[in-house]
Amino acid sequence: MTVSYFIADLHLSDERPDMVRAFLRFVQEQAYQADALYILGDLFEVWVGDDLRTTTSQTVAQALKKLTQSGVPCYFICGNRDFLVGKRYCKQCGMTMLPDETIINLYGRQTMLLHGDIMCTLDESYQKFRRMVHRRWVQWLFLHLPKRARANIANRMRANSKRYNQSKSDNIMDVTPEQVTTRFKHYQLDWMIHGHTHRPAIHHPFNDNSQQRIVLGDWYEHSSVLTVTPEHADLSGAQL
Ligand code: LP5
Ligand code: MN
Repeated sequence: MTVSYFIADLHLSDERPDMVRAFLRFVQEQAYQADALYILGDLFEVWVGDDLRTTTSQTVAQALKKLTQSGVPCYFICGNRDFLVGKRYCKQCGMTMLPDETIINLYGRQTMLLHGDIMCTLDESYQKFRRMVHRRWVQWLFLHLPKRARANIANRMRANSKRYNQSKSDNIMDVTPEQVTTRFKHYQLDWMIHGHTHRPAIHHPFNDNSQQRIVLGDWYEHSSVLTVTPEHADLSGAQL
């Protein structure tokens, strides 16, 4: 079957076994028929190092390993929660890590794939935070802390994030339109696919049907999957 699937913002964790099950069902019932599966960030609620294994991380790795071994390639772009997913875990899953902003030829369409957080430039405090935690030496230091300390720091960051987010407007939390149009022009994109904002929609940034920005939904309430074939893009739930 000529189809590719795109998912993001699943936020899987041991606290949400229902969503882990939904992901496993999606893999078993749909992904095996695909040309490729693309995971565009925030597969996990939080990730503090490949050495910190959880029931969820191991279950997901097993499912993806089986899928990739069957011949379906799986690609991963990190999100703002799981940017510390490393080579070791990708290998365990058999998935390929892609750069933060990746351009692919999707059945003839020049398509940029990204998590999306990098385009939320009005959120200045977040961008400052992002630059800091993406520094190699900061990550190196963090990953050399004991597991318990890493988990505690991540919990504190999550709590702070929730607090900060309450006072941010919708406008600040969304992508900046110029960030989108600049990329479309610079890379001569037909499509852009991203997640992060949890506002699933298909936008036409130039009022032209051939150019589309497709925003994936999250998996908090139900699963959100983008199905792309040479003819169509369908943004709906997984067929569960
Ligand atoms: O995640 P979500 O949806 O709640 O909000 C995001 C932004 N928040 C984050 C933080 C994450 O939730 C927590 C990540 C845990 C990662 C675990 C690994 C830790 C490793 C650290 C070291 C390598 O991404 C939120 C955005 C929102 O999306 C919408 O886009 O607004 O941004 C924030 O809440 C950030 C605050 O606005 C700013 C915090 C000030 C920090 C100042 C710099 C300090 C740097 C410290 C470095 C150790
Ligand atoms: Mn995100």
